[in-house]
Amino acid sequence: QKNLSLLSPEQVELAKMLLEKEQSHLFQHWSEPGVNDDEKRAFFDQIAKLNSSYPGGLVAYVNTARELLADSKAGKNPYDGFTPSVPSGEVLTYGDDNFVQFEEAGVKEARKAAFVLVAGGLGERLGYNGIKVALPRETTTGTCFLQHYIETILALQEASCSLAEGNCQPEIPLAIMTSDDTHLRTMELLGKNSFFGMKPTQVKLLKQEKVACLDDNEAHLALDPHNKYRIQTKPHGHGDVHSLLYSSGLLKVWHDAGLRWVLFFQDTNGLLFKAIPAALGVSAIKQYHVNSLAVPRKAKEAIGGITKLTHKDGRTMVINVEYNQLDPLLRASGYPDGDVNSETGYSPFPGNINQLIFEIGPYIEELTKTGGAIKEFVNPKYKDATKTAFKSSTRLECMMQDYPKTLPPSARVGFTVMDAWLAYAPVKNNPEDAAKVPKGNPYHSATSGEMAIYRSHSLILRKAGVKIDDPVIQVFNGQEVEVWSRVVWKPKWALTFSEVKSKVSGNCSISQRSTMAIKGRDIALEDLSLDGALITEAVDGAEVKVGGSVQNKGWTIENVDYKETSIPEEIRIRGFRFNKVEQLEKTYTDPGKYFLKP
Ligand code: GDU
Repeated sequence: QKNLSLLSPEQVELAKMLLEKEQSHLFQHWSEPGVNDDEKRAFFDQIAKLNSSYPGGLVAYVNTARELLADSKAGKNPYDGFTPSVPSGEVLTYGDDNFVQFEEAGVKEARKAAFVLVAGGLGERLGYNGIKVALPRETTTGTCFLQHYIETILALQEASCSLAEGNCQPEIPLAIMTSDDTHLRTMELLGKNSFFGMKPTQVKLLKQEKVACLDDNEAHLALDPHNKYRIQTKPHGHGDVHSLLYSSGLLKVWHDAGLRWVLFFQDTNGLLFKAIPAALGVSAIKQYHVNSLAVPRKAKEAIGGITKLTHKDGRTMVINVEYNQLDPLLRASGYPDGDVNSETGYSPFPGNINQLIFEIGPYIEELTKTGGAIKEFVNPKYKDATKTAFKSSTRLECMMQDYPKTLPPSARVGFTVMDAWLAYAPVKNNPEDAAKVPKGNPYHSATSGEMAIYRSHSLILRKAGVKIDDPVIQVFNGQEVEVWSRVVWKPKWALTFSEVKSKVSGNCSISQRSTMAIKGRDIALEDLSLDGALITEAVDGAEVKVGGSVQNKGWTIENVDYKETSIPEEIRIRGFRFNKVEQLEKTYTDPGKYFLKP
């Protein structure tokens, strides 16, 4: 009461709201007016921000928290009344006619797409000190994830526009969701690198705010242990992306500009864009309102399972069930062994890789109803079985893939399964944890993430007719991985299988110890026999034929230990580095026709 005179009328309203929501403990320790006044004003600035950045404000936050905490205390299962079964979706085989058709359709549609990268997570499990999108996707060229994503979107934009009749939307927008943990460093990375070739206006950063922590089952907001005039906050999860796209008005701008698709993707999947054209083609041809990309999933692998849930009352939905909930759900509903591999060696439930494609019309319609709020959950760590006190404060969380939970049954929700070698190679686990992953399950580490790029490129070239040696098995940072020829190419060289095939002819072969980097659009491989390292770079307009027998000492692979702190972190977390002994390296800086022959 005594401090009321410090506050503006809006702040008084906020104070009343807090008192009505039984949050008087927040003020109990407040000093006399005249002492800590700046802190008190800052407290209300923070309250105003927490209130405005949550759909429905703090009142809605506290109400939802009370409900969810009561359910959690009562041990209520969020899937009560639902029976899981294996859903049916589009299962694609790389390179067959069906796949090629979807890819063509997808490239055509791409000019009507907007991309959304969720990159607000710090990546605690990886333990890397920088932001994850700045990590090299592979160290043959050193291209970081963000650069690769942007270059691919630019290549798609060009490929798509070249197929368009008449007027073409010339710039595919990219929105990046950041958080206080990643925002400045993401801006810096873009700024230092001229947005990797995108127009600065083409990229929009949307910063997510953290949410208030909760001290107990009554949803009393938690004070920061280090500052009694601040509410403690924690990340709310990637589900924030929907309310941010809505409240920022960006979605409306895209919709008004005639765009048709929004594609969501995560910070470190270096293979993802290999799957995008075909998956977008599936969305367009099957007219899916929601299309989730999935890969065959090993039982207990730390990715959610796409599941069909049928309620007692007849409702059904196809939704991601997060990995920690899938096993108990299955056990409780007639699968006594829980989440186990079937005779195929994989779980019958496809693994959600959280690459989502939404049709923008139905999406904006739904968000207009919900304001972008999606189903949340709470995961308190209780002190004991009475479930009355928490070990540490908790908060509500949400996931972007839970969006379909509020959709009516008429919504067209589907999914597309592709091989993991093509579509999924995230970098999430630190070397120590990766080395403990059960044998046969993917490591999801910096080591496996990079090796997966080489495997994927090698397998694609094999399908296109290039003779590629089998891989050898090597151990880096305690992880056994297949080492294929180190083949990488720029997205503008080829986005689809048809494009790869059109750039390879005659008898080509690449030995296992080889490295090949293709950095240019019009580089064609013709009767090339490579045993060593070959780096070809060409500006647009330089048409280069690469052929003949290229043989040199090449680049060898050296083991490095992740504990070796004298080596840069982004290298040592891989467990290897390249020793560039000898290579054939050619750069074509002028347009023209060239033949690269040793
Ligand atoms: N992220 C945010 N804000 C947050 C939390 C995370 O933007 O508050 C971003 C991360 O930067 C990352 C993405 O969201 O790009 C996903 O975060 P994690 O990699 O930590 O996600 P998980 O491994 O916990 O799981 C998610 C899905 C799983 C599965 C998996 C696949 O929840 O179902 O699909 O990704 O990689």
